[in-house]
Amino acid sequence: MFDQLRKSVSKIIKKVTFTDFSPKTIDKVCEQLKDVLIKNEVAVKTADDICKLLTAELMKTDHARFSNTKNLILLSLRKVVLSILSPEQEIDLVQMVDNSKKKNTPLIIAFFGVNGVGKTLSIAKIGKYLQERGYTSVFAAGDTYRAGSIQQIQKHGEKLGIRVIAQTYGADAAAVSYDAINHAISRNIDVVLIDTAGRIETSSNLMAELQKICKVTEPDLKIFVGDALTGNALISQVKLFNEKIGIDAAILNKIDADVKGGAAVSVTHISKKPIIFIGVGQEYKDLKNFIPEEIIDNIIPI
Ligand SMILES: Nc1nc2c(ncn2[C@@H]2O[C@H](COP(=O)(O)OP(=O)(O)OP(=O)(O)O)[C@@H](O)[C@H]2O)c(=O)[nH]1
Ligand SMILES: [Mg+2]
Repeated sequence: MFDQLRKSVSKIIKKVTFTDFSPKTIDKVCEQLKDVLIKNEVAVKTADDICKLLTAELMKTDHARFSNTKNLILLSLRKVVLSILSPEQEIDLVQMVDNSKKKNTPLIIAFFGVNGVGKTLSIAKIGKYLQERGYTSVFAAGDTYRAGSIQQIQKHGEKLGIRVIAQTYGADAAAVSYDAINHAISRNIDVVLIDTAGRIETSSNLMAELQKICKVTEPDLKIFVGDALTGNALISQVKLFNEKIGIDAAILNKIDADVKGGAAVSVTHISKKPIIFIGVGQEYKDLKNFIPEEIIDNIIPI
């Protein structure tokens, strides 16, 4: 995972030969690091902040205790990137479902993102994830736009034994979602997972449709779904969806493909929202919790 970013960062640290920690030498390392981060698709603002925090960290360290400069930079960088990857507030999905159950109401989760990022597959994966933990769910076929989308989610539902509430193509996605919520309430189902259509991010029609779904269904969780292969464009998508709809969390898919890794580093920093899962393949089991420490170990191993 994130081979390219890891190799580039490690190259810079290997090159460190100085033993003094003058602002000048720290600046030099930070400049090189910033270049490498940006080349590996870390957002410019995130790369900037990493370097600023690293400078501050190195300046305040008691250098007398360290004979190994490389090691000091490595440890400081790990600490800084960990703070960048850590959201202001964590989200525990299972805890959220439990809380809703106590209130006798289904947890409503809506998934958003541009086309092809893995929204529908993520819904199926989460349906299975919940099933394995003893929770029931229903899918709302809220993508009434793309040809084949309803059959696609129905197929997942059949495989998993999860009910799919659907209407026809062109139907009002908010109405379909509303039906699914009513179904969940009447059958005592724990979670409603709402699929939505993806179009290109500049489509104002799409944003209006998504805003309507949110207005009608009042989701407890609005999840932005992104494709790690998108690279830099992912950051503008996160910003746009956050601005137009207000996201609570993100899922980052296709981490199994050979991604540079920078985008994954930037998503939380830019949106201030946690990445709750990463998609690491096309099977239902290929869903992993996002653990910042694991990402750090991949990018900046000790
Ligand atoms: N390798 C890999 N492929 C994935 C992952 N997540 C989704 N895919 C694939 O990406 C393609 C698109 O997935 P969908 O779930 O249909 O994406 P979507 O966002 O619902 O797409 P639209 O409905 O067209 O907006 C499918 O071929 C998925 O199998 C992942 O984590 N890894
Ligand atoms: Mg879809």
